[in-house]
Formats: sequence, C-alpha cells, structure tokens
Amino acid sequence: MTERAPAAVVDDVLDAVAAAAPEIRDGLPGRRRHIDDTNPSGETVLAADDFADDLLERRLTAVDGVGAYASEERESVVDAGDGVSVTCDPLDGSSNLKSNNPMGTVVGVYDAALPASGRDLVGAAYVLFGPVTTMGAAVDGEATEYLVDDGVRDSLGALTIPDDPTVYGFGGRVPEWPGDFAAYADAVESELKLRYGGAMVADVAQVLTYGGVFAYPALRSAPDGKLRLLFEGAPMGYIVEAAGGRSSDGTRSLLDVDADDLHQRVPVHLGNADLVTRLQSRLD
Ligand code: P6P
Repeated sequence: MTERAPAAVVDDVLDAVAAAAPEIRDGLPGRRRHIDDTNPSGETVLAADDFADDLLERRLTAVDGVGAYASEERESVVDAGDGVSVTCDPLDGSSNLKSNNPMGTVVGVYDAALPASGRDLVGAAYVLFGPVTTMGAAVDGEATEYLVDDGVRDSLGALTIPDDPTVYGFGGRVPEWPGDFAAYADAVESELKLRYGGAMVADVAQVLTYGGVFAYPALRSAPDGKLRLLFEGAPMGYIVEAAGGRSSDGTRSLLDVDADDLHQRVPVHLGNADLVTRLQSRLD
C-alpha cells in the first residue's frame, strides 16, 4: 500500500462514504428488525446497523491509505494494513428507523493508531438521511456541506454556524441532569426553541443550520454521558469547530479529551461558541 498524504486519503474516504450512502438508504426498509446481538456499548443491534457496518467496513478498508477500521458495532479494530485509522458510527440514531425519523452515519479519520485523540483527526464527516441525503465534512479546519446525489457529493458551499443561535437539543431525562447542567438548561430554554430528534447527526445539523447548542450531558447515573468519544463526540466536534462553533466535554474541547478506550463515552456539548463557553463556566 502506498504512503499517501492524509488529506488525499480523506478525500477518497469521503467519496467512498458518499458512494455507500444510497445503498445504505435503500437497504433500510427491509432491516428494521432487531437481531439477537448487542454492540460493545450494550445496545441492541438492528439488522440495518449490521448491514451499514459491513458495507462501510468493506468500502473504507478498500481505500488506499486506510490502515484500520473501527465501528461502534465492533469490539475491536479491523486491521487493513498501513495508513490512517477510520472510525464509524454506521447508523447513528438507528432507533429512529422504527418511527421513520432522520438518522445518519458519522466517520472520523485519525492519522494515528486507535484509540486516538481528537487532535489526531485529519478529517471527519456525517451523512444525514433526511428528506434528502446530505453530508457535512471537515478537512484541514474547513467545513463544507454537500448534497449526496446518486452517491456523488456535490458541494453546497461552506458549512458555517450562524452567529445568532435559534435552537437547542438536550439528551437524557431531565431528572438525570446534574444541577449545574439543569440550571444552564433552564436559561437556554427561555432563550431558544427546542429541536431534539434522538439522532445526534440530525440534531447537530439543526444547530449548524440555525445556530444554537446540542448536548448529551453527563447524567447522574452516567457521569460520562451516553455518546462515544471516538465515534461521535470527537468527529462531530471537529466538524462543529471547523464550522466556527465550539465543542466541550464540560471543561475542554472534545478534541483535547484523552482517548484511553476505543468505546469510551464522553459528555458532549456542541454549538455556538458563546453558548458553549457559558456552559463551561457553569460546569467548571
Ligand atoms: P436518547 C442514538 O442512539 C444516539 O447514540 C445519538 O445519535 C443520539 O444523540 C442519542 O443516542 C439519543 O439518545 O437517550 O435520546 O435516545
């Protein structure tokens, strides 16, 4: 396998993810049932999760310069030779399949062996299966939105979070929120409109489109929250920061959180800089 510049590999990874998107979307209708399996995070697995994971593993490990593939659905990393490491949440928000609500795919490209820190990211992308299929991607600090038409990504221009925030979406149950987050939520709820749909990709896309803040915070029963650092938090944080926003685990950028375990969870807060800064000052 040739030694390729990470940026060139990222470009091919984004093309491969876009090419797989229509096949994943077309494969959803017949795969809404659960299979008798749980993923490393202890979540039940849909046939659609398995299908998307197998497809993306094959397509992404075939990219020249990809040396490893890891996904939320797999215990360990798949070795693919030399090159960058790709993490994947193949079908983020797959529980929305039953209710026919939006969901997506999240991909991180790390120029390091896994588990790797967000500072090792050289690219990240999400695919949003909404009324149309779109992609948000960041490479070298620049975020771009694409329409994915027939498996090809067509640029819609720079992805930039609006200065004036409009929406918020907070996961977890209210009684589970620690007091400091609950106080922050009270303030934000009086300022912004609620937009929460249960799929991080779709909820963060709302924040990137309309401005605001998304959080799946630390919970009383789960101090590390629910979302996975390498598969969801860091890649989406990389995109939001490239779009002019901020990410935080409550005290620091998600890109600065040490990665010790492949499937470690992290509290996730993403959105306009001032809203995330206000949050951090409450939680610090
Ligand atoms: P809840 C989907 O299962 C997911 O991992 C994220 O996409 C989403 O933000 C969160 O969990 C939703 O969790 O507790 O609201 O169902």
